[in-house]
Amino acid sequence: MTQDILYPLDDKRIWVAGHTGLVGASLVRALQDRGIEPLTVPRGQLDLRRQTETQDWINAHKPDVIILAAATVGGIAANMARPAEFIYDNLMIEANVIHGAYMAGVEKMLCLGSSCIYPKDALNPITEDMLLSGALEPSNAPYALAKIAGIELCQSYRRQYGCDFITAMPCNLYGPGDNFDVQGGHVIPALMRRAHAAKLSGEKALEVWGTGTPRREFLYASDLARGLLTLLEHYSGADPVNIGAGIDITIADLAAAIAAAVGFDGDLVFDATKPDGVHQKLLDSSVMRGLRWAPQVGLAQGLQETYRWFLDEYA
Ligand code: GFB
Repeated sequence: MTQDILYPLDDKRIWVAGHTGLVGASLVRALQDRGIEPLTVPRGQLDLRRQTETQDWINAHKPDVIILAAATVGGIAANMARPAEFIYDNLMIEANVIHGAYMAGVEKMLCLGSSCIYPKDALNPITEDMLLSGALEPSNAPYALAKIAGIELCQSYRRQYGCDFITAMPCNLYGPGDNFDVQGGHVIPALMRRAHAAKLSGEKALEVWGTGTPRREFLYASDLARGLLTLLEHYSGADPVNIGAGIDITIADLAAAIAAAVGFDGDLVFDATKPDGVHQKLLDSSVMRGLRWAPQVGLAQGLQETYRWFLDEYA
């Protein structure tokens, strides 16, 4: 690893797979800010779960670089309700895009994983070498296993064929463009939407799932996108690389921060019949920090900007 640019992105044909999602849309904006217009394709025109379609598209468009941000994702309830989709879709997408990239001679590829790949009892902050050192959190094991398979695919294609395929493991993410579905979404957009509805209807209490004691690390999507471009240009290696904000917060404190951002001043009521998930997920992001990347958007500011986007585009 080095501070020097190993692989400059300027003048490269870069395909952002999954460009409408939270991560993909942030990547498109980050690339455009650098004057790079990435390749994209709507989901209706290319189903990444279909191998022939995917291979044909890659062959026809000849990207130099692929950033695989396409995935079936969701919050804890979606993971528990739709385990088959979470494992099948993600395994197929990864296998098709990674193999397709190899067949087409793609120069560099970055695959996105998640901090839920690490064992549920991993020591925090979690270093990359804790992968596969213990049992997974059951609420999202199918998704986590698919993402672990993605890491293993990239490592195997690197080892056997010399492909420069790398993987990044972000912490919990949020930001404008997130999925605000109250059942299927992650905690920030789901709670923000419910806090907004509670404020409008003058409700006295906001229900928060679980005990409020789990700790999570939240990174704003634009900070992640900058980090991913840094990684593409500065890193080449088999090991996955963690990328997180560096601090975690309890769900109770997060709920209070969301209520403040939304302007909901009622009580928070914790529903312990809902699942907590893993107790703590805080990543050790020393490798990213060594590349001189650091997040720029703190949680209070990020929540305000996310709420502004929700009001303008969604509510
Ligand atoms: O965001 P979330 O679904 O992700 O939940 P995970 C985080 C915590 O917030 C859990 C609590 O302890 C939830 O019980 N929570 C409180 C809520 N209120 C709500 C709410 O209204 N909606 C939601 N969704 N949670 C997912 C994984 O786990 O995180 C995925 O299932 C992935 O595989 C993703 O890794 C980043 O951190 O628990």
